[in-house]
Amino acid sequence: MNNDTFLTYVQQENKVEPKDLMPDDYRKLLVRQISQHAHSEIVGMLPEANWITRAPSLRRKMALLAKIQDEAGHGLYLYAATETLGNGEVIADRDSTYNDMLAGKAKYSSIFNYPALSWADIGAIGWLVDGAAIMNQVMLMGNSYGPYSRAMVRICKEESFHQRQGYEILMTLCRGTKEQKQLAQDALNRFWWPALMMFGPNDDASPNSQKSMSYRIKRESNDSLRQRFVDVTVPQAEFLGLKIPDENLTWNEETQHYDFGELPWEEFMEVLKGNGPCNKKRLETKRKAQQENAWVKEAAIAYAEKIRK
Ligand code: BYC
Repeated sequence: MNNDTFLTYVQQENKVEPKDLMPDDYRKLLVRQISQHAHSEIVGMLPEANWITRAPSLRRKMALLAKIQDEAGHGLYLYAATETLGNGEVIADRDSTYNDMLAGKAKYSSIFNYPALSWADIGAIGWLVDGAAIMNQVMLMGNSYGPYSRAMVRICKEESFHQRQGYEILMTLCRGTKEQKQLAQDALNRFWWPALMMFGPNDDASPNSQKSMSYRIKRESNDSLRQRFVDVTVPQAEFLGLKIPDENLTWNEETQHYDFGELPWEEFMEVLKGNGPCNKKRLETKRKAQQENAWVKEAAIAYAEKIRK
């Protein structure tokens, strides 16, 4: 298909489906983004799983377990959506994309290379990390690739529950003792900047954005989503009585947006290079799980073959 015809097709808000003709670079951009998104969901389960046995009540434990299970489900839809893009030349099957992540060749969100040090961090992850994820993903519901956009509809509904459970954890801590409120403030201090980094580099340093936006894979730029996230999150922090750790944060009457400080981009680049606080640990955990649980996959394949005969 002629590239201009394809661009017109997607820019008129038509959906592309798995067997449709599509340009190679469109297919590759999608495999990259959807598989990275799937890896983020699967690696994102780890910091939270660390707190299942230490959740402060049965109710909190159940909600956390349900959230983590949702994330496994999101990974599943997204790996399945990625697989629909394989065409012999572009490899998109689950084992290959997953092994690329284990080998450090494919990225997952930088945020999951930070540890969850206290119970308040579980609240901050829900509020800020899922909050940032929703901000980004609501626009992805309108992306041009049918299987990805449909997966995003369900994922967004679940993410909004995740965001609320996180905020509710922090609200409880903030209404508790001085020490509990301090735990919440410490969690905000540690997660604020990493959450803003989830939106990716500034627009002028984002090599994929332009093409991705013209193909209607991304619908809004990294900076505009980050700005919207700051604008909705600052009043939520004020409601909790917490202080955002940014001395440059001020309301700008003229733009009707918050101005905020420069992100720690050097730290972002280090995390992307594999040098964040938990990069090595996260990949080791996933590699170990793959080895130790290989028998489950072998048994499932053997059973599927047995019932096919
Ligand atoms: N972390 O050209 P750019 C969740 C990379 S999980 C790591 O702007 P793009 C949850 C980028 O990949 C939700 N890498 O890229 C789960 C590119 O590298 P490559 C995760 C990042 O793709 C469990 C390079 O930097 N959400 O909700 O146009 C518990 C240049 O960037 C990051 C998604 O994955 C980063 N933060 O835009 C709780 C959403 N940022 O590939 C919650 C889907 C950038 O060229 N993804 N890079 O080597 C996207 O929307 C886009 O991929 C991004 C980046 C906005 C993240």
